[in-house]
Formats: sequence, C-alpha cells, structure tokens
Amino acid sequence: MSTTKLLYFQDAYQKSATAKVLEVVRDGTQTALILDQTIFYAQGGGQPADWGSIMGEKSAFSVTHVSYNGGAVLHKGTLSGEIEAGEEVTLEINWRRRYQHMQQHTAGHIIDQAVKNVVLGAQSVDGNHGIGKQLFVEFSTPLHTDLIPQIQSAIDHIRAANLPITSEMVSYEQLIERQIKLPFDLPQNKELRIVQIGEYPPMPDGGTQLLSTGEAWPIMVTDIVEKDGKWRVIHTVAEEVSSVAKNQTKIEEASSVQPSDQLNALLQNIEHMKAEFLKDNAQPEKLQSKYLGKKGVFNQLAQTLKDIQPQEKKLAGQYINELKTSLETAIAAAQTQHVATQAWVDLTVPGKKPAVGHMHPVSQAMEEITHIFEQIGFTRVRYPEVDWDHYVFEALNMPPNHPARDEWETFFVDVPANQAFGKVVLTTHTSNGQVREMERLHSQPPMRMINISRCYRRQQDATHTQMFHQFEGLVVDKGITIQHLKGTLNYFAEQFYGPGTKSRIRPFHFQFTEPSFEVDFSCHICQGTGQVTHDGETTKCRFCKSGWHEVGGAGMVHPNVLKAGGIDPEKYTGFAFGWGIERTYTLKEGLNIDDIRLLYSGDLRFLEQF
Ligand code: FA5
Repeated sequence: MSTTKLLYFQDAYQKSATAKVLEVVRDGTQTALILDQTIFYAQGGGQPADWGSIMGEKSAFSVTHVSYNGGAVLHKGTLSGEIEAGEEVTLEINWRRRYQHMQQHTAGHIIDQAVKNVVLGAQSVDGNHGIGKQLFVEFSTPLHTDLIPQIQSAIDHIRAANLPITSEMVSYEQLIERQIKLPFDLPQNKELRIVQIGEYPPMPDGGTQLLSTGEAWPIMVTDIVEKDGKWRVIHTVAEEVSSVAKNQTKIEEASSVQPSDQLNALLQNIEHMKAEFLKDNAQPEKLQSKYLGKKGVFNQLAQTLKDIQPQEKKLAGQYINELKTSLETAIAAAQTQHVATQAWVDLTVPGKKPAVGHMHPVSQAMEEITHIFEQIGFTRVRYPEVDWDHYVFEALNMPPNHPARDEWETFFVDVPANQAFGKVVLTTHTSNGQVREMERLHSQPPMRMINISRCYRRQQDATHTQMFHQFEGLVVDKGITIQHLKGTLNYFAEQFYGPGTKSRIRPFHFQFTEPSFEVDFSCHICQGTGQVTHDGETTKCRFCKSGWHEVGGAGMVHPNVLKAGGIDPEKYTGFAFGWGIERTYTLKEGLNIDDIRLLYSGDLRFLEQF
C-alpha cells in the first residue's frame, strides 16, 4: 500500500499545499484519495479529522473525513468531476476548524501537565480534544473536585508562562539514550512522535499543537467526574476570553496589560522549577528540604519577588503562593505514595517486644515478706500513713512531751488537733498499727498481723530517706514469750536471706515494748563471723564489719499498750517487731546497694537490674 507523508507534523500551521494523487479508491458513491503528502489531519489521538478541499485540474473534492490506514492517509468525501492517479492537486484545509482542534489538543496537554503539577505521579490515560461533545483528559489516578481550583491555577500558570511547545520524532533507542520515560509502553520498532511543553517531561503525541502555551485560548476546568474507575477532567476551551473567563480575573488582568519581562521571567522560572521537581526522584523528605526548606529552591525563587514592578507585585505574589501550595500538595502526595509503595512490611521479621515494666524492688520485697509471714498464719493489714498522734505515739506509751518522741523526727500535718486523738502526723513507724489492730479485732486475741506501710521522717542520708517503708509484726495471745519472737525472727531470716542465716537480739529501749531489742541478721558474706579469708589471708568483712546487720527493733508488747488496745495484760502477752523494708531488702545477697536513695532515684538503668 502507498504511504503518505504527513506535512502537518512538520508544520501544523500549513493551511495549503500541493500533492500528487497516488490512488483513487472508489467504494459505491464514496471516493477516497491517497496522496503522496498531506496537510489534512487524519483523525486520531482524540483530535478530529480536518475538513477542506482538494482541487484537481478537472475536479473538486470536498474532504469530510480523513483516516489513517497502515501508512496511507485516506481523504474521504465527495468528488465532482474527474480525478486520476498521478495528477497534481492543490490542498486547502478548513483552517478555522483545524485551529480550534489545535487549541483543544494543546489544552489537553496543558491540563495533563497541570494535573501532574498538582497531584504528583498522576497518570493520564486518554483524552478527547473535539471528537466527542465533551472535552476531557482522563486519568487513572483518583482526582476530586476539590482539586479544581489548584488545577485551574496550574493551567493558568502554564499559559501565562508562555512555554514553547516542541515536538520531534525519536526512535526507541533515542528515548533510552536521553533517559526519557514515557508513561506507557510503546512499540519499539518504529519512530515515535513526542511533544514537550517547556522543560516538562515529553509525552507521546500524534496531534497538531500550538507553538507555545501563551497562544492557548483560555481553558476552564468545569468538573471532575469518575467513570469506570477513571477520573475525567472536563473542560472548555474558548476563543473569547470574556465569554468563558468571568472568574479568571487573573488571566484578564494579565492579558489586559502586557506583562513585564521580569514577570515573564518569574513565570518561566516557576514552570522550570515545577518541571525540575517532577523529574526529581528523591525521597519525600529530601524533596521537602530541597524545595521547601529554609535555603530551598522555593525560597530562592521567592527572593526574586523584589525585582518585580510594584503594579505586578500582587499578581506575582499570587503565583508564588500558588507554587508553594502545589509543591506542598505534591510532596504530601509523594509521601502518601511512598508509604503505600516503599514502606513495605516484612511480615517475617521477628516482632519487637514492647518494653514491659516490672515491679519496683521495694514492691517485690513487700510481696515476698507478706508471703513469708502468711505461711505462719500472719494476716497482712494496712493502716493509715497519715494518722493521729494517739496511735503513732500516745497509745504506744509515749504521752505528749515524752522525750522518747524526739527519736522520731516527725512531720506534722498543719490541721487542727483533735481533742481525743491529738495532732495529725505522717506516721513515723508502722507501730501505729498495733493498737489499731487490737481495736479492729475488738481486743480479742489471738492476733497475728503484718502491717506494711509507708513511713515518713525528717531524715536524709545514704541509709535514710524521708519516705520509707516498714513492716510491723504483732502477735498477741495467751502465753506468748520471747522464744516465740526468736523463733519468728529465725524463720524469717532463713526464708528471706537463705538457709543458715541467723538472727540476734540485743537489749534496747522502746517505750512500747518491754523488754526491747535491736534485731540483727547474720551477714551472708562472712556468715556472722565478721571475717573473710581470701587466698589464705583473713581480713575484716567489708560488708558488715561485725558479722551482723541491724534491721530494726522488736520486743514484748508493753502492758500499757495492751491496755490501750483494751487487752488485759494479765491474761495476754505479745511480741512486736518493726523493720525497714529498704534496709532489710538491700542486705540481700548479691545486691550490695550501699545508698538506699538509689531506690527512689527513678533511674531505670538502676531499677531495671532488679
Ligand atoms: C521503730 O521504728 C520501731 N517502731 C520498731 C519497733 C517495732 C520496735 C515494734 C519494737 C517493736 P526504728 O526507729 O529503729 O524503729 O526503725 C526501725 C527500722 O526502720 C530501722 O532499723 C531502719 O531499718 C528503718 N528506718 C528508720 N528510719 C528510716 C529512714 N529514715 N529511712 C529508711 N529506713 C528507716
């Protein structure tokens, strides 16, 4: 079959030409002419065919449709007169119709680019530039009517920037060589026509295009509709500015006066930047800093605003702001896309264990102590840590002004005293639970309590904190003796510190016990000897210095205390002990905590060890 040279690809503005008739194809009343070259556009790529006339020596051929068939262009229409192959003919196209189609086709490319400027990575798949009733560019990327103002503004920019529109024929190899990426696969065995707006990435194109975007008539996006999972940007293209661009005040403003060279330069720089941005494959964070960072490309461009003439400053400012919005939108879209496509999840990677806390060492000790005493019939109780003077001191055989009270450096609560119970204090020891327990049990022994609570004293050094914990044991029954106390101490020592640990009691004085003792446990390092032997050399145990550690006080409940609790001391006897939890705990083997304040430092590096 014959082939026709497409003159409209060389010069889309050629309105007339001469050509040689290669074939006259007749089909009933229809005639089709195949010429060696043509200026008639063969319908395709969304652009309608040209109309016009082909004049022979003895004929006039009115062209009403033009199509492409394997290299040959078929000019179809009505023939009057005689025409023969080999004859020279004169061609003339209906220029008004063609120019309208060029406007519409270029508008399609401008819209395509504008949408890509607003929605990074948007993919166009089709377009109608005049064949159907409605002009549209179709995208496979989801779009929304909310984007219309931004797209419209991007279109106006491209038009106002008056970017050159160039086209060329390239081979597949050239595409690869020039690193031109086209949005879809194209045949590799024939030349391809590409069209490029300014420096934006080229697009494949088979239509006739304007020479610059400044020549484009006003384009107005009227709607975005979804159809079969694709999104159509519907628009109008109209020659008369006034009839379509009522809302395009910017365009009117810009077109009413000739823009200055500075404004033109700014617009071209804006489009240049967008083109660069679209070619940029950097990660979204990099895009953010490169384009919108403090020293980024956008800020550099915004600096040039100062060169713009005062009457154009407002318009230029709007262009700059719109550029910023479109960059922000595009970077946000890139971010979303990056998360969806790049930030993939490897389901086979072992999971990260969330950090799980554990109980504070003092809480762990409280649980352990409770458990040990529950084994021998003690009941865990809790009494107030803010209590009346009566329970903390007076009922414990320490009347007001008794000098023994000075041993407890007490915090008093600044509230009026109660006539019967006295002042309110932060309890200095868990012994306040003794009489309370007797009252709870209606003064009816037997009683075996373990009272654990916070205590407060005005003390602060390596072995004392202002807030600390004590546990108080109390046993009242008939026939309770020091032997029972000693047995209980030994039991606890073995349970808490390990087999072989012994207890020792030394005479002491407490107002609420008689006799009173200080309680020591044997040192687990030197087993109560106070000496350690290393490589045959015997030295003093550095941990205890004496073989024993003091943990607190104990004694037989004073008859006055039993009386304060309504118990007859003639019938019943009891023992009590009270030790600091921090102290008791830090003496455990392997802990070696020489400053109990560390327990309340809140330092996880320390606490995580326990
Ligand atoms: C008392 O508090 C008596 N109530 C103990 C008692 C109970 C004796 C029952 C007889 C019968 P003392 O003031 O010694 O005792 O304190 C007992 C223990 O509490 C101390 O050996 C120490 O281990 C701990 N302790 C006292 N003050 C502090 C403090 N500021 N910081 C940390 N631990 C403390």
